Amino acid sequence: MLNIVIFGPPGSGKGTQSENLIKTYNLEHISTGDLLRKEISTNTQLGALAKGHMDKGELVPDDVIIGMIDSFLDKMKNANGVIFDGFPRTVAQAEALQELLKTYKTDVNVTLNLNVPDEELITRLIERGKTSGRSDDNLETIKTRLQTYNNQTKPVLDFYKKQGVAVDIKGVGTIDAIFADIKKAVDAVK
Ligand code: B4P
Repeated sequence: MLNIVIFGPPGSGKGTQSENLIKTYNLEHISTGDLLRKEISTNTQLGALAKGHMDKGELVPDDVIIGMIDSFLDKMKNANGVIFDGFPRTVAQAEALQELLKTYKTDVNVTLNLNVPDEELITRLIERGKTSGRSDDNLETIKTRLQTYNNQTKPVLDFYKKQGVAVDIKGVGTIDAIFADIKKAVDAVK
């Protein structure tokens, strides 16, 4: 299996570049953000819990997210590989993913770390907020999301650096130019 973690701060282009990865490689895709928003839009109990955290710019509790990944992987036994988009966001999630993948005798092959300066992230997310209808794309929540990223998510990068699978990608420029760098990194581990 070819397993790719697409990593970076909010608004760095994880969702955007995942679309390119899906088109280019025959891989399954899981976006924890999209799954949570689906739970919210269908008014489930999990959605109500998630909304409380997401609207404040906080992470949804690890046990909820890990449960979602566990049931997703259970359906992926015959997949060529998986793109993990927006997951893992804590070291506990990264450790849980490693354990889950072990049961399928596989691991993360590459972690693509999208680097984008904070000012650009804020501009992108405010812009997206004008049309996305997302309740977390407003300045106050965006600032908290960036703090949450620095405090809880950035350490995940060290986890993957220690394993030698993290690759830095310049996340500023045209979507195509960024994807060209991503493709090089993925082709190198394929
Ligand atoms: P996510 O849905 O994962 O979203 P994101 O980090 O905001 O966005 P992403 O990086 O995918 O940006 P995009 O490509 O859309 O998370 C939302 C919330 O869900 C989290 O805050 C958290 O509460 C919760 N959550 C999700 N996963 C979780 C987990 N594992 N654990 C706990 N909680 C979790 O790009 C943004 C914008 O930039 C778009 O408008 C795009 O068009 C634009 N853009 C992209 N690339 C560009 C480029 N090169 N140049 C200019 N603009 C660009």
